[in-house]
Amino acid sequence: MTVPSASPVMRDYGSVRAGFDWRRARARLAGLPGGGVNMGYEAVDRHLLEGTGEHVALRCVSREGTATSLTFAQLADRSSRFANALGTLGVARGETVFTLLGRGAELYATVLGTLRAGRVLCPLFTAFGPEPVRLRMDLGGARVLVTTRALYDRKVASIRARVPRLRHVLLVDPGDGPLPDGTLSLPELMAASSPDFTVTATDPEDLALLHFTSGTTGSPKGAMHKHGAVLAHEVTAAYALDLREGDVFWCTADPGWVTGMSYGIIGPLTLGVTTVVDAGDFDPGRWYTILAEEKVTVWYTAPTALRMLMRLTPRAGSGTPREQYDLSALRFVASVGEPLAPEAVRWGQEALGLPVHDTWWQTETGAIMIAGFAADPVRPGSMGRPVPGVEAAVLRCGDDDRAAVTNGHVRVVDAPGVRGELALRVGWPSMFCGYLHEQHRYEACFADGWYLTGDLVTRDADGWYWFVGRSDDVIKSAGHLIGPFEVESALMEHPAVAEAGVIGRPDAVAGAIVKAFVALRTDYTAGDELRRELLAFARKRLGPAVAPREIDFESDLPRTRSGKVMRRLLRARELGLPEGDVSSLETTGHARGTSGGSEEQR
Ligand code: 6R9
Repeated sequence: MTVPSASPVMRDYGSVRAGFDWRRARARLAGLPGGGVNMGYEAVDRHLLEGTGEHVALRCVSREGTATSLTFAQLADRSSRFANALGTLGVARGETVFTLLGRGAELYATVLGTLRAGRVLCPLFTAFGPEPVRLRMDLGGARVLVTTRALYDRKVASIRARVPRLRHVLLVDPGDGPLPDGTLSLPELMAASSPDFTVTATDPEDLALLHFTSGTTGSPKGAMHKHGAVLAHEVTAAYALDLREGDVFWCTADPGWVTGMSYGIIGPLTLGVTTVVDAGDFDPGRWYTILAEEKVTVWYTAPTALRMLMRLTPRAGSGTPREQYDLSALRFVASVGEPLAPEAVRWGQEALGLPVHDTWWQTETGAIMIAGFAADPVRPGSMGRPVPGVEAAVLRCGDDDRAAVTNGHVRVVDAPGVRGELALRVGWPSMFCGYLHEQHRYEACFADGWYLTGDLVTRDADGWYWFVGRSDDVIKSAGHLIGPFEVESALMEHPAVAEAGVIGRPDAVAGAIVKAFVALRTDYTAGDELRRELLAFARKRLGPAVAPREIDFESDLPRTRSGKVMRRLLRARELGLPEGDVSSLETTGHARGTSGGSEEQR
């Protein structure tokens, strides 16, 4: 095994940044033999050509804790079989394959087979209930779903008839006995397929991935990404996660979200490093054991996970993780998804022997945009600086906490310490190329050559960025984005609910939990029994990841004159904060049952 070199991939931020150019960086990719770029080819095939096919690509840790290795050559074999199976099933180029899968070798064969075949991959979160699964498959025009038997029975069978375009459901664990109606056995299909496959000639502009994310209003948004994004995955995995040959990398993100794709699969495989794939759930002992036994060198995790570890394990004295486990291989720890408190950075230093480096990005950006790099001393509480090739800015905001756009122009704030909207200059390769079927919503994200992120930040005199908050009502709970509108809509399906407003209530571990305020129809009475019923009703539809944890009954919800629930005010009242500008608040009576919409945002 190659031992990773001791110094960071990027030794000097200033000089790398000054000399960086995406066009020249393109030489880092292998590229398809006949021209073009394919994400799956970069992640798998290039290693076979470079003679490292026998290198371990995946270390799959089962729920029981046993680990098995899969080489790049084996990954090529399996994903080729999957790609050929798609051809046999008549799935056309550009059609979409959905996954509803936890972490395991089948997920990698499916994702990489789909990408190598030039089909589009859309991952779903296994903690979604039937309704979010149905909605996303329907919006995304799912042709194929790959899932497990248990997940099919629990979340798909009941909604299948309402996803008319879905033609094939492939079960990774068909088990014994007859298969559920309308499903196929993936192992059988794979066994019957050839392991020889020539990667489809895709262009950097061809669609590769679809990731659903949540907005304030309306349906979830399908952020589309192109094959050419792989260049940003590769570059950022090297510069921001400090990954290099010989590393053993562990990304704890769920594969249903963008981090699990960009850094759980594509980035590290492209660099040829070994990736740990843990099928189990969060458990401190299990996690420290994996870090030690797999000799993980680079660890990418999330603030919620760190907070859970901080609560459960001593940070100093005897019994600290670094005393109990051999963490000597660990070299770099990074986090993403939520603000990383200085406390967590310090905990890392004491308990693991390494500070935690923050990284900032979004589903829409496709890859890490801002990071605290390995060569720089950590500034606890800061997200870091823009990665080479990315130009960031703070834009002056209007009263609505969004960048003020006057005659198509924005104002960049140069002075340090001023709060404004974080914007990124258009032009990095993993920028999303659209919201599926929603061109207007896509266009509203841009002004004056900038992509407007919707996050509020400040920048210090040295160019380091500091997170302030989101400018919209979207909730980040345990690192996952939840759209309040999706939750409100589900609650309003219940006959007792006249109106619902949903907010994120701050929580010490999850960052925020979903809290709903509900106004009842006249013939229903508020009480614990109805509250329990509504909680169960929402949980059954939405699943544990999205459903509200708390419900309060209100006789009246604050509404704007146009009849939208003012979530901002619900949040201010819940937290005992000043109510701010309430000039648009409706003061006389209320227009019940007119719409399920809430305070409008971009
Ligand atoms: C990768 C991912 C994006 C939103 C983003 C911001 C929040 C992400 C953060 C952070 C503070 C960080 N966010 N990283 N907030 N510090 N380092 O999480 O994508 O699920 O689309 O969420 O998450 O609000 O706008 P996504």
